[in-house]
Amino acid sequence: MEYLSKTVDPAAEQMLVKAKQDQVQTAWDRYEEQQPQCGFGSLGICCRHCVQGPCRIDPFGDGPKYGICGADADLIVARNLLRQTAGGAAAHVDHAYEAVETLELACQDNSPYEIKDEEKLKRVASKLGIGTENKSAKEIALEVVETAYKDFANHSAKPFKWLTATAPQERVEVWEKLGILPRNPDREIREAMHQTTMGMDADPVNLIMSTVKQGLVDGYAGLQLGTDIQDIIFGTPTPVATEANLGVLKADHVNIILHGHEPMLAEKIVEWAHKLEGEALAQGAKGIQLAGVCCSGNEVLMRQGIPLATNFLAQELVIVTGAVDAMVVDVQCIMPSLTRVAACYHTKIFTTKPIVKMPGAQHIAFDLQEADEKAREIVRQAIQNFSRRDPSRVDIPQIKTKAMGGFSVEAIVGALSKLDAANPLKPLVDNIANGNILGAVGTVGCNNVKVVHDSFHVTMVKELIKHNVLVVSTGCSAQALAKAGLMSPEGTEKYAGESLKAVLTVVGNAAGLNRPLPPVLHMGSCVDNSRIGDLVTALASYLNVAIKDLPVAASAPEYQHEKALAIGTWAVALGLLTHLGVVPPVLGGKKVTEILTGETAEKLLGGKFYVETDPIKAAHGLIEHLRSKRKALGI
Ligand code: BF8
Ligand code: SF4
Repeated sequence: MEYLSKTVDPAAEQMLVKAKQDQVQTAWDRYEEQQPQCGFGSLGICCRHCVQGPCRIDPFGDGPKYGICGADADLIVARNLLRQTAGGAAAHVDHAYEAVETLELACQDNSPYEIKDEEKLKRVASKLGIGTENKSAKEIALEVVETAYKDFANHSAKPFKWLTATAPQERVEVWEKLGILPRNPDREIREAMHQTTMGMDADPVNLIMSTVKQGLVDGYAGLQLGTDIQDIIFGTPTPVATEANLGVLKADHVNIILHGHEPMLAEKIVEWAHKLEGEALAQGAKGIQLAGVCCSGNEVLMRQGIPLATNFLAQELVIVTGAVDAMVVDVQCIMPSLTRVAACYHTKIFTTKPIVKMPGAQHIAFDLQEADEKAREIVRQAIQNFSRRDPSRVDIPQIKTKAMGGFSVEAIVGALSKLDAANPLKPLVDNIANGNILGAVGTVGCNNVKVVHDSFHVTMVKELIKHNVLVVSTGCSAQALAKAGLMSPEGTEKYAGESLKAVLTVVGNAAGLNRPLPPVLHMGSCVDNSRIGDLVTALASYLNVAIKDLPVAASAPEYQHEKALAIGTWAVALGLLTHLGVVPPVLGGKKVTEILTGETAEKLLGGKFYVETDPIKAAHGLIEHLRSKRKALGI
């Protein structure tokens, strides 16, 4: 029972007991060791930007008001926030860049990658103004690649093309007036680093504007560019049935965990796991079971129906099952503790990227050109490792739920078009207008050890859907909700309010499911947040209103990563009220806090941050917001 305060996921709870027995240290143990956490850091008023520091400001006003250089609390908070947001944007832009390199490779002969979705390619090309007639897919793709590289190398004062080709004109004009249109993603990230060094910008408002600019870099050069390109290479997701939680692992199979973020590696492992099934049988296994953790898991769930093992905070606990023969990681959200946990069992950790190495892991450099050879080698080693497994140390919780994934905008529109082929968005809009659907909330982001694992996601979303709010979800939030049974037709029957249930049933039946759609639609990884952006952009354009006027909102209930700060900032820039369930490290700067959560942000951008650490109160805060937007629209 002691563990109930750590997680609401029964499988994770079971593995926490085993971790203790096996003397495995987890993030929760280390969190306790870190108490009390530094108050200055928590409030954002600690600065280490030069070596005269660290400097800190006394939040009670009795001690120092200024750092040694003269920086005050708001300045230190604003500088820290800009650096963190730039860190998040850098992660997504780096990911998107690799996707572009992969598409370029897919255009070559005998490439390990191909163009799976020519329709998406044409749609992306046409939004970028690239003609498609009488051109082969590879010719079009090369022009798309060239446009992307030009964006990364843009040396004009104009914004990069992916942004202007995707964002609503109304938004572009707002951002232009504020002077925050990003020119070139790499240059803006570099500039943010420069701007926050010692003796540079001393104006917190100017720093906040640069932070919003980083949100736009993240949204369009990271999320949108990455997702557009990945869909072209690997296919646009369509609805798919799968399962979620540690019970998807199999005691008699070779278990391989895909962890990280980029589908370039994960898709190849999926391919080679199929091809090498015979070798697994020869080793005495009944087959190969793949399962995902974090956003690599979301990517292959969305496109291949690969089941989900768990989400961010429980990543160590996957290994504690004793049944994992290999965990393959690429980039981001990979706990440095994994190799220490793996050392307690037979599990092999494979790192694959030049910027992600871990002492104790086996490094197999994943080179795009040699993607097949490298993926084959990893799967082979995993198969060989199966015989080293100690069955007496294996305990797989028999806990899993049914889940559906694959709800790209194209898939949602496809389902709705069964009701109205000419105007697919009309049935959705009509049901929002008549109040059957109160509005929509996108829940995104991570787990955070400061919050009982998954509890905020699950409690808040149950309250939202009970009040007929349609929920779409990505990232570790989607994984929490899948594990809680909220991504299945049964979830609709059990948890959705009556009018939402009726709509989901009609759409599910029309789409040929003969069941309701799930009450929470899985829209993918964190990079796939661009899909939520596409959806609200399409709704706004259909209704001919600005995004800020729609009865929609965003929420990151348990976020931890700098990427989540960047995504949240982009959502605010789009005009969305963006809820945070964990207090961001800004409270030490009164002015900064007021700007981000108050009227100033709303007046300038249409959106703002809303911090609420109680899930039920947060749900009702969001519901109130949807109601106020409905009222303003006269519906
Ligand atoms: O990009 S939600 S913990 S896994 S950062 Fe990481 Fe957060 Fe999970 Fe995916 Ni997103
Ligand atoms: Fe201190 Fe200023 Fe240096 Fe920051 S930049 S550590 S506030 S002297």
